[in-house]
Amino acid sequence: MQSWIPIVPESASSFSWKVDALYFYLSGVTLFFTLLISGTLIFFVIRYRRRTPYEIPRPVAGSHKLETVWTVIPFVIAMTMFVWGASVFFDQYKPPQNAIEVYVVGKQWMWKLQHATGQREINELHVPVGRKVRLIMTSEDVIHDFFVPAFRTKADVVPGRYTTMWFEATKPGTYHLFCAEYCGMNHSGMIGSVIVMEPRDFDNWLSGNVGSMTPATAGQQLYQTLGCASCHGGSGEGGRGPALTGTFGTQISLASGGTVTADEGYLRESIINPQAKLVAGFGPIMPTFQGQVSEDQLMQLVAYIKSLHGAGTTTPAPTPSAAASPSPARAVASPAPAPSIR
Ligand code: HEC
Ligand SMILES: [Cu+2]
Repeated sequence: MQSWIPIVPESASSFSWKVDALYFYLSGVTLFFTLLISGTLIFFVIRYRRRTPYEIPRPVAGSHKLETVWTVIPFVIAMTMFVWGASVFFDQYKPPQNAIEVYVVGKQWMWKLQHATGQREINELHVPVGRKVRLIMTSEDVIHDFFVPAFRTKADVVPGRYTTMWFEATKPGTYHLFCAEYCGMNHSGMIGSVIVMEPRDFDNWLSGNVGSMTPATAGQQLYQTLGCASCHGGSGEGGRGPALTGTFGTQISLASGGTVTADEGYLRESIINPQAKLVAGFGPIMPTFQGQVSEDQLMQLVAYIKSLHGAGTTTPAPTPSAAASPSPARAVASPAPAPSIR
Protein backbone atom coordinates (compact mmCIF):
# COMPACT_ATOMS: atom_id res chain seq x y z
CA MET A 1 0.00 0.00 0.00
CA GLN A 2 1.32 3.40 -0.91
CA SER A 3 1.12 5.85 1.94
CA TRP A 4 -1.83 8.21 2.05
CA ILE A 5 0.37 11.24 1.58
CA PRO A 6 2.13 10.98 -1.78
CA ILE A 7 5.46 12.53 -0.70
CA VAL A 8 5.96 10.11 2.18
CA PRO A 9 7.72 6.82 1.37
CA GLU A 10 6.00 3.55 2.12
CA SER A 11 5.96 2.57 5.76
CA ALA A 12 7.17 -0.97 6.38
CA SER A 13 8.92 -1.36 9.72
CA SER A 14 7.80 -1.67 13.31
CA PHE A 15 8.91 1.87 14.13
CA SER A 16 8.30 3.69 10.87
CA TRP A 17 4.87 4.92 11.99
CA LYS A 18 6.42 6.37 15.15
CA VAL A 19 8.89 8.34 13.07
CA ASP A 20 6.08 9.53 10.82
CA ALA A 21 3.89 10.55 13.76
CA LEU A 22 6.71 12.60 15.24
CA TYR A 23 7.45 14.10 11.86
CA PHE A 24 3.84 15.14 11.34
CA TYR A 25 3.72 16.61 14.81
CA LEU A 26 6.83 18.72 14.10
CA SER A 27 5.43 19.79 10.73
CA GLY A 28 2.07 20.60 12.32
CA VAL A 29 3.60 22.75 15.06
CA THR A 30 5.79 24.50 12.50
CA LEU A 31 2.88 25.14 10.17
CA PHE A 32 0.66 26.41 12.99
CA PHE A 33 3.21 28.95 14.19
CA THR A 34 4.19 30.00 10.69
CA LEU A 35 0.56 30.83 9.95
CA LEU A 36 -0.02 32.44 13.35
CA ILE A 37 3.05 34.67 13.14
CA SER A 38 2.71 35.69 9.52
CA GLY A 39 -1.03 36.28 9.99
CA THR A 40 -0.43 38.46 13.04
CA LEU A 41 2.34 40.28 11.21
CA ILE A 42 0.11 41.16 8.28
CA PHE A 43 -2.72 42.15 10.60
CA PHE A 44 -0.46 44.47 12.61
CA VAL A 45 1.06 46.03 9.51
CA ILE A 46 -2.39 47.06 8.38
CA ARG A 47 -3.91 47.83 11.75
CA TYR A 48 -1.03 49.99 13.01
CA ARG A 49 0.14 51.49 9.76
CA ARG A 50 1.28 55.13 9.84
CA ARG A 51 -1.70 57.26 9.01
CA THR A 52 -0.23 60.79 9.00
CA PRO A 53 3.36 61.81 8.25
CA TYR A 54 3.79 63.40 11.72
CA GLU A 55 2.29 60.65 13.79
CA ILE A 56 4.28 59.57 16.87
CA PRO A 57 3.16 56.20 18.22
CA ARG A 58 2.42 55.56 21.87
CA PRO A 59 5.47 53.98 23.60
CA VAL A 60 4.97 50.33 24.49
CA ALA A 61 5.17 49.41 28.18
CA GLY A 62 6.35 45.91 29.18
CA SER A 63 3.93 43.22 30.25
CA HIS A 64 5.12 40.48 32.56
CA LYS A 65 2.04 38.44 31.89
CA LEU A 66 2.63 38.43 28.14
CA GLU A 67 6.35 37.67 28.57
CA THR A 68 5.56 34.73 30.81
CA VAL A 69 2.99 33.32 28.42
CA TRP A 70 5.22 33.43 25.38
CA THR A 71 8.12 31.91 27.30
CA VAL A 72 6.25 29.10 28.99
CA ILE A 73 4.21 27.91 26.00
CA PRO A 74 7.18 27.49 23.63
CA PHE A 75 9.13 25.84 26.44
CA VAL A 76 6.43 23.25 26.98
CA ILE A 77 6.16 22.63 23.23
CA ALA A 78 9.95 22.26 22.92
CA MET A 79 9.96 19.75 25.77
CA THR A 80 7.29 17.60 24.11
CA MET A 81 9.51 17.49 21.02
CA PHE A 82 12.52 16.55 23.12
CA VAL A 83 10.83 13.81 25.13
CA TRP A 84 9.00 12.34 22.15
CA GLY A 85 12.09 12.52 19.93
CA ALA A 86 14.27 10.89 22.60
CA SER A 87 11.83 8.03 23.06
CA VAL A 88 11.73 7.32 19.32
CA PHE A 89 15.51 7.52 19.23
CA PHE A 90 16.02 5.10 22.14
CA ASP A 91 13.58 2.70 20.57
CA GLN A 92 15.70 2.54 17.44
CA TYR A 93 19.10 2.40 19.06
CA LYS A 94 18.48 -0.05 21.88
CA PRO A 95 19.89 -3.31 20.56
CA PRO A 96 17.12 -5.90 20.24
CA GLN A 97 17.05 -9.37 21.76
CA ASN A 98 16.92 -12.46 19.55
CA ALA A 99 17.73 -10.69 16.33
CA ILE A 100 18.90 -12.28 13.12
CA GLU A 101 22.38 -10.91 12.54
CA VAL A 102 23.71 -9.81 9.18
CA TYR A 103 27.22 -8.56 8.55
CA VAL A 104 27.51 -5.63 6.18
CA VAL A 105 30.63 -4.24 4.51
CA GLY A 106 30.32 -1.12 2.41
CA LYS A 107 32.86 -0.31 -0.27
CA GLN A 108 33.03 1.97 -3.25
CA TRP A 109 30.39 1.38 -4.62
CA MET A 110 28.50 -1.59 -3.35
CA TRP A 111 27.07 -3.28 -0.29
CA LYS A 112 28.42 -6.71 0.62
CA LEU A 113 26.26 -8.62 3.05
CA GLN A 114 26.59 -11.95 4.75
CA HIS A 115 24.08 -13.86 6.83
CA ALA A 116 25.07 -15.85 9.89
CA THR A 117 24.28 -18.98 7.90
CA GLY A 118 26.91 -18.06 5.34
CA GLN A 119 24.79 -16.72 2.48
CA ARG A 120 26.42 -13.79 0.78
CA GLU A 121 24.59 -11.07 -1.06
CA ILE A 122 25.59 -7.98 -2.97
CA ASN A 123 23.32 -4.94 -2.98
CA GLU A 124 20.45 -7.13 -1.85
CA LEU A 125 19.30 -8.06 1.60
CA HIS A 126 16.72 -10.78 2.11
CA VAL A 127 14.95 -10.74 5.47
CA PRO A 128 11.84 -12.39 6.89
CA VAL A 129 8.83 -10.33 7.83
CA GLY A 130 8.14 -9.92 11.54
CA ARG A 131 11.62 -10.75 12.77
CA LYS A 132 14.13 -8.36 14.25
CA VAL A 133 17.22 -8.02 12.09
CA ARG A 134 20.43 -6.53 13.41
CA LEU A 135 23.10 -5.27 11.05
CA ILE A 136 26.75 -5.14 12.07
CA MET A 137 28.37 -2.80 9.61
CA THR A 138 31.72 -1.43 8.61
CA SER A 139 33.40 0.02 5.55
CA GLU A 140 36.45 -0.98 3.56
CA ASP A 141 37.24 2.51 2.35
CA VAL A 142 35.30 5.70 3.02
CA ILE A 143 32.20 6.57 5.02
CA HIS A 144 28.98 5.20 3.57
CA ASP A 145 25.50 5.25 5.04
CA PHE A 146 22.95 2.45 5.06
CA PHE A 147 19.51 3.93 4.47
CA VAL A 148 16.19 2.16 4.00
CA PRO A 149 13.55 4.90 3.70
CA ALA A 150 10.60 2.52 4.06
CA PHE A 151 11.97 1.41 7.44
CA ARG A 152 12.72 5.00 8.55
CA THR A 153 16.17 4.02 9.65
CA LYS A 154 19.70 4.81 8.56
CA ALA A 155 23.18 4.68 10.02
CA ASP A 156 26.64 5.73 8.96
CA VAL A 157 29.00 2.92 7.97
CA VAL A 158 32.45 4.00 9.02
CA PRO A 159 35.88 2.55 8.19
CA GLY A 160 37.76 1.28 11.24
CA ARG A 161 34.77 0.64 13.48
CA TYR A 162 31.46 -1.16 13.69
CA THR A 163 28.11 0.52 13.72
CA THR A 164 24.95 -1.44 14.29
CA MET A 165 21.34 -0.83 13.50
CA TRP A 166 18.19 -2.91 13.60
CA PHE A 167 14.73 -3.04 12.18
CA GLU A 168 11.71 -5.30 12.03
CA ALA A 169 9.99 -5.35 8.67
CA THR A 170 6.21 -5.49 8.86
CA LYS A 171 5.23 -6.02 5.21
CA PRO A 172 6.60 -8.32 2.53
CA GLY A 173 7.89 -6.45 -0.48
CA THR A 174 10.96 -4.94 -2.08
CA TYR A 175 12.26 -1.70 -0.66
CA HIS A 176 14.93 0.77 -1.69
CA LEU A 177 18.34 0.64 -0.10
CA PHE A 178 20.44 3.76 -0.57
CA CYS A 179 23.89 4.93 0.37
CA ALA A 180 23.11 8.24 2.08
CA GLU A 181 26.64 9.58 2.46
CA TYR A 182 28.40 11.03 -0.55
CA CYS A 183 31.20 8.54 -1.13
CA GLY A 184 32.77 9.32 -4.48
CA MET A 185 32.09 9.24 -8.17
CA ASN A 186 29.54 6.43 -8.34
CA HIS A 187 27.84 7.22 -5.06
CA SER A 188 24.51 7.61 -6.84
CA GLY A 189 24.86 4.06 -8.16
CA MET A 190 25.41 2.59 -4.70
CA ILE A 191 21.85 1.39 -4.43
CA GLY A 192 20.17 -1.89 -3.75
CA SER A 193 17.07 -3.42 -2.31
CA VAL A 194 15.83 -5.01 0.86
CA ILE A 195 13.58 -7.94 0.07
CA VAL A 196 11.14 -8.75 2.84
CA MET A 197 9.76 -12.29 2.57
CA GLU A 198 7.22 -14.44 4.36
CA PRO A 199 9.10 -16.56 6.91
CA ARG A 200 8.51 -19.72 4.87
CA ASP A 201 9.87 -18.15 1.70
CA PHE A 202 12.80 -16.82 3.61
CA ASP A 203 13.50 -20.29 4.95
CA ASN A 204 13.50 -21.64 1.41
CA TRP A 205 15.73 -18.87 0.26
CA LEU A 206 18.18 -19.56 3.09
CA SER A 207 18.36 -23.27 2.37
CA GLY A 208 18.67 -22.70 -1.36
CA ASN A 209 22.26 -21.64 -0.99
CA VAL A 210 24.10 -24.70 0.22
CA GLY A 211 27.86 -24.80 0.29
CA SER A 212 28.68 -21.38 1.62
CA MET A 213 30.60 -21.41 4.84
CA THR A 214 29.15 -19.64 7.86
CA PRO A 215 31.14 -16.62 9.02
CA ALA A 216 31.83 -18.44 12.28
CA THR A 217 33.30 -21.45 10.47
CA ALA A 218 35.40 -19.25 8.23
CA GLY A 219 36.53 -17.41 11.34
CA GLN A 220 37.50 -20.66 13.01
CA GLN A 221 39.76 -21.53 10.08
CA LEU A 222 41.34 -18.09 10.19
CA TYR A 223 41.80 -18.49 13.91
CA GLN A 224 43.89 -21.58 13.23
CA THR A 225 45.85 -20.28 10.24
CA LEU A 226 46.68 -16.93 11.82
CA GLY A 227 48.05 -18.62 14.92
CA CYS A 228 45.53 -17.23 17.39
CA ALA A 229 45.32 -20.75 18.80
CA SER A 230 48.94 -20.65 19.99
CA CYS A 231 48.00 -18.11 22.65
CA HIS A 232 44.24 -18.43 23.04
CA GLY A 233 44.04 -22.22 22.90
CA GLY A 234 42.86 -24.52 20.13
CA SER A 235 39.22 -23.64 20.71
CA GLY A 236 39.44 -20.44 22.69
CA GLU A 237 39.97 -21.99 26.11
CA GLY A 238 42.93 -19.70 26.85
CA GLY A 239 46.66 -20.06 27.46
CA ARG A 240 49.17 -17.29 27.12
CA GLY A 241 46.24 -15.12 26.21
CA PRO A 242 42.85 -14.89 27.91
CA ALA A 243 40.16 -17.45 27.21
CA LEU A 244 37.83 -16.29 24.45
CA THR A 245 35.07 -18.78 25.22
CA GLY A 246 32.05 -17.07 26.70
CA THR A 247 33.73 -13.68 26.48
CA PHE A 248 31.21 -12.04 24.17
CA GLY A 249 28.80 -9.73 25.92
CA THR A 250 30.57 -9.89 29.30
CA GLN A 251 32.38 -7.14 31.19
CA ILE A 252 36.15 -7.30 30.74
CA SER A 253 38.42 -5.87 33.46
CA LEU A 254 41.22 -3.86 31.94
CA ALA A 255 44.83 -3.55 33.11
CA SER A 256 44.36 0.21 33.17
CA GLY A 257 41.49 -0.23 35.65
CA GLY A 258 37.88 0.05 34.63
CA THR A 259 35.85 -2.34 32.54
CA VAL A 260 34.57 -2.58 29.00
CA THR A 261 31.71 -4.55 27.49
CA ALA A 262 32.97 -7.16 25.04
CA ASP A 263 30.79 -6.20 22.09
CA GLU A 264 31.67 -6.62 18.42
CA GLY A 265 33.53 -3.32 18.36
CA TYR A 266 35.70 -4.33 21.31
CA LEU A 267 36.58 -7.72 19.75
CA ARG A 268 37.49 -6.01 16.51
CA GLU A 269 39.72 -3.51 18.27
CA SER A 270 41.36 -6.26 20.32
CA ILE A 271 42.51 -7.92 17.09
CA ILE A 272 43.52 -4.80 15.15
CA ASN A 273 44.96 -2.84 18.04
CA PRO A 274 45.50 -5.24 20.97
CA GLN A 275 47.37 -2.69 23.04
CA ALA A 276 44.50 -0.21 23.06
CA LYS A 277 42.72 -2.02 25.89
CA LEU A 278 44.85 -4.58 27.69
CA VAL A 279 43.01 -7.28 29.57
CA ALA A 280 43.88 -7.22 33.29
CA GLY A 281 46.50 -9.83 34.18
CA PHE A 282 48.05 -10.06 30.71
CA GLY A 283 51.07 -8.40 29.16
CA PRO A 284 51.16 -6.57 25.82
CA ILE A 285 52.34 -9.64 23.91
CA MET A 286 49.60 -9.98 21.32
CA PRO A 287 50.80 -8.81 17.90
CA THR A 288 48.58 -6.51 15.88
CA PHE A 289 46.78 -8.05 12.94
CA GLN A 290 46.29 -4.69 11.28
CA GLY A 291 46.79 -5.06 7.53
CA GLN A 292 46.82 -8.86 7.67
CA VAL A 293 43.09 -9.39 7.72
CA SER A 294 40.40 -7.76 5.62
CA GLU A 295 37.21 -6.36 7.11
CA ASP A 296 35.45 -9.50 5.88
CA GLN A 297 37.92 -11.69 7.72
CA LEU A 298 37.72 -9.55 10.82
CA MET A 299 33.97 -10.03 10.87
CA GLN A 300 34.52 -13.77 10.52
CA LEU A 301 36.93 -13.82 13.45
CA VAL A 302 34.46 -11.80 15.49
CA ALA A 303 31.65 -14.17 14.48
CA TYR A 304 33.78 -17.13 15.57
CA ILE A 305 34.59 -15.59 18.95
CA LYS A 306 30.90 -14.79 19.42
CA SER A 307 30.07 -18.41 18.67
CA LEU A 308 32.29 -19.68 21.51
CA HIS A 309 29.82 -20.32 24.30
CA GLY A 310 31.72 -22.79 26.43
CA ALA A 311 31.55 -26.56 26.79
CA GLY A 312 30.09 -28.46 23.88
CA THR A 313 29.48 -25.62 21.49
CA THR A 314 32.97 -24.58 20.56
CA THR A 315 32.85 -26.05 17.07
CA PRO A 316 30.77 -24.01 14.65
CA ALA A 317 28.40 -25.83 12.38
CA PRO A 318 30.18 -26.80 9.18
CA THR A 319 27.27 -26.42 6.77
CA PRO A 320 24.57 -23.81 6.40
CA SER A 321 21.80 -26.35 6.76
CA ALA A 322 23.20 -27.46 10.09
CA ALA A 323 23.60 -23.85 11.06
CA ALA A 324 19.91 -23.31 10.60
CA SER A 325 19.29 -25.61 13.56
CA PRO A 326 20.44 -24.57 17.03
CA SER A 327 24.15 -23.97 16.61
CA PRO A 328 26.76 -21.34 17.18
CA ALA A 329 25.32 -19.41 14.27
CA ARG A 330 23.36 -17.95 17.15
CA ALA A 331 21.45 -15.30 15.33
CA VAL A 332 19.46 -17.77 13.34
CA ALA A 333 19.19 -20.26 16.16
CA SER A 334 17.62 -17.80 18.55
CA PRO A 335 14.05 -18.43 19.65
CA ALA A 336 11.68 -16.14 17.89
CA PRO A 337 8.05 -15.58 17.03
CA ALA A 338 8.39 -16.99 13.54
CA PRO A 339 8.46 -20.74 14.19
CA SER A 340 9.51 -21.82 10.72
CA ILE A 341 12.91 -20.19 11.10
CA ARG A 342 13.93 -22.08 14.19
C1 HEC B 1 51.31 -14.00 21.06
C2 HEC B 1 50.10 -14.44 21.68
C3 HEC B 1 48.79 -14.02 21.04
C4 HEC B 1 48.38 -14.26 19.75
C5 HEC B 1 49.13 -14.93 18.60
C6 HEC B 1 47.04 -13.72 19.68
N1 HEC B 1 46.68 -13.20 20.89
FE1 HEC B 1 44.88 -12.33 21.32
N2 HEC B 1 45.56 -11.84 23.15
C7 HEC B 1 46.79 -12.19 23.69
C8 HEC B 1 46.93 -11.60 25.00
C9 HEC B 1 48.12 -11.76 25.93
C10 HEC B 1 45.74 -10.87 25.24
C11 HEC B 1 45.40 -10.08 26.49
C12 HEC B 1 46.06 -8.74 26.45
C13 HEC B 1 45.43 -7.80 25.46
O1 HEC B 1 44.28 -7.41 25.65
O2 HEC B 1 46.09 -7.50 24.44
C14 HEC B 1 44.91 -11.05 24.06
C15 HEC B 1 43.65 -10.52 23.91
C16 HEC B 1 42.79 -10.83 22.90
C17 HEC B 1 41.41 -10.47 22.86
C18 HEC B 1 40.64 -9.75 23.93
C19 HEC B 1 40.15 -10.87 24.85
C20 HEC B 1 39.40 -10.45 26.07
O3 HEC B 1 39.13 -11.37 26.89
O4 HEC B 1 39.09 -9.29 26.25
C21 HEC B 1 40.90 -10.98 21.71
C22 HEC B 1 39.45 -10.88 21.21
C23 HEC B 1 41.98 -11.64 21.01
N3 HEC B 1 43.09 -11.54 21.78
C24 HEC B 1 41.82 -12.27 19.81
C25 HEC B 1 42.89 -12.80 19.11
C26 HEC B 1 42.80 -13.33 17.77
C27 HEC B 1 41.49 -13.40 16.95
C28 HEC B 1 44.03 -13.72 17.38
C29 HEC B 1 44.46 -14.27 16.04
C30 HEC B 1 44.11 -13.43 14.88
C31 HEC B 1 44.90 -13.47 18.52
N4 HEC B 1 44.18 -12.92 19.53
C32 HEC B 1 46.25 -13.79 18.55
C33 HEC B 1 47.75 -12.96 23.08
C34 HEC B 1 47.72 -13.36 21.74
CU1 LIG C 1 28.52 4.87 -0.40
